[in-house]
Amino acid sequence: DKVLTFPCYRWLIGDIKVQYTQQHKYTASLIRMVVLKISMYKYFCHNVCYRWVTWAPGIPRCIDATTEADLPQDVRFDNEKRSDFEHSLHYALLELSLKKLAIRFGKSWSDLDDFKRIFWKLRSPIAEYCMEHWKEDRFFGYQCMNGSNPRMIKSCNKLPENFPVTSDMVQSSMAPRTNLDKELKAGNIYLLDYAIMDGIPTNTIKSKPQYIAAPLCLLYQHPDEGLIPIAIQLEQTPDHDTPIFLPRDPPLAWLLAKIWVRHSEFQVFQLLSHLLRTHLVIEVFCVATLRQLPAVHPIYKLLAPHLRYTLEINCRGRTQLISPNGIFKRVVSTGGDGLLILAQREYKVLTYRSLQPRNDFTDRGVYELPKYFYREHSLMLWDTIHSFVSGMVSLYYQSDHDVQEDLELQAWIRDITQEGYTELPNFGLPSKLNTREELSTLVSVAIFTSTAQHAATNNGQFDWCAWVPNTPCTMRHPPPTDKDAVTMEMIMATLPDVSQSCLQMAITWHLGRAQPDAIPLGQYTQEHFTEGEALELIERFRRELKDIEGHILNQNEGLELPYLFLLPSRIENSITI
Ligand code: OYP
Repeated sequence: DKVLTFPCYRWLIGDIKVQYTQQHKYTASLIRMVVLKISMYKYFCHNVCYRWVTWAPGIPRCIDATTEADLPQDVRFDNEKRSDFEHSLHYALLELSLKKLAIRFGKSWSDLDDFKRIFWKLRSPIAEYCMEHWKEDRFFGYQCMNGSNPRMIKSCNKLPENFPVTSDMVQSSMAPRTNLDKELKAGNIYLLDYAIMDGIPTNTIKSKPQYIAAPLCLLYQHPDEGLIPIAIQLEQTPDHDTPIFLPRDPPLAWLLAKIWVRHSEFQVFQLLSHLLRTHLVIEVFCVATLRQLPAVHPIYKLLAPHLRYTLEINCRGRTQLISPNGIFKRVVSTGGDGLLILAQREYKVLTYRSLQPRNDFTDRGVYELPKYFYREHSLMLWDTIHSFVSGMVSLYYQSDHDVQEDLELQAWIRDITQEGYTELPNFGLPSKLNTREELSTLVSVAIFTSTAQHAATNNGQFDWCAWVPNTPCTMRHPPPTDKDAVTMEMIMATLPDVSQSCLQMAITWHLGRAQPDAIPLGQYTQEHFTEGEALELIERFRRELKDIEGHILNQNEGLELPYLFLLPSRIENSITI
């Protein structure tokens, strides 16, 4: 009788029945089971333990905890993880401070080769490749598709009005017998537009102002060379002080223009693609799930493995990374007020649709881009995850009606949309779940974002950022206004200084390296599900991931640059770093 008073009794009884018939022969164990389940239910479902808080307005709400020490033990790092997290960064910083000292007392910071003196060799083949090839236009184009921010590039059928590139300007970049107009019509022109950076307040570091630009960059899918940049304007409003930089300009001017684009890339990639669109988006699912779903609920069981450690890493991020004296304030151009304003701008236009990879690629018009491995692998993973989730959902919900009638589930979605993603009228996720398909898609979004999408943005950060000129965290001089006046001195005075560069290398290494107690996608250390049919679905899911693994490895054979960020065995089951 007691059991029946819980709204989740359906799941509870089902669960116990299976475990009883399968594993337990004696009534005593059945009773122990019930007591255990009820206490778990009470504990986990208590929305007293897990409360919402507004850390800052205009971004997703998060867990009410000032530091990670306030979190319930169940969601804290294990010892191994904690000590590794705390020691690895200290170790990295110590090693780099020695290099820094050597440079302070030695030669000045005057040539791009000086970055080699702090560069960590042998830690990543991609970072070394980057050091050798970062000036090449083809490599710049490659990174738009398979680099740290693979979701910025859009197709361009018509030039934006504020970017007056003429056919003459770019003719020398074109293949024979074609021109800009024809290529725009043919769908071979693409755009990176960092309008969101326009007017973001800049940081001041050790009383020196830092600088930000809001570039536009036009790219061309060249039949022989692949995707290459063909024109760059560093601000949103054309002006005689805002020239359009071209590949045929003096080489240092073109190089500095590309560096400015890459600097915007650092900000957008870390704060928007990585922090906001994975860490903070998923934290809403963590809080709502812990508050609203009992541990015996099938959706709890499905999601729990994908929420491990996320609350703690986000708490640490809020206290050490983006806090008023955090790492951003110390070395990044958007540190201080800028980062929040940037995140708020993106949050305002964030849509549920854009979190679903197939829709995202459609909306950006990027299905025709060849060698866009991020797109190919994302779609394979999405389909596998979605079919797994749909299978599970159909197992526990016989009809759409069952979904509508599940009060816990409805409380959960309401918590997500009304308490988590507040102030988002155009997000596009309704507060009520009506069908099994809606439920499957939502759970798939949560799983895809916390696994594949996080891996795609997080795991390459050392690879792409260790060679600091390729993705600088700050700029110490304003954008160039005169193409003929760009010198190496100016480039070195603009790029991050020695200590900023060291910190960029240390932190991106710390966050990008494989984690000690990582659990890969599809592996479950806790046996949440016990029913035979559910176990079969899990087995099928694993087999499909294995096929994807094989496919990706095959595809990578012989590639000059491997793309392995979405290799299932390297994707973690949750956001833990
Ligand atoms: C938490 O001991 C996190 O100081 C990273 O945050 C680093 C610390 C704490 C500092 C540890 C310490 C993880 C969650 C997150 C996120 C996404 C954004 C990552 C941005 C990385 C920026 C690198 C900056 C380089 C200069």
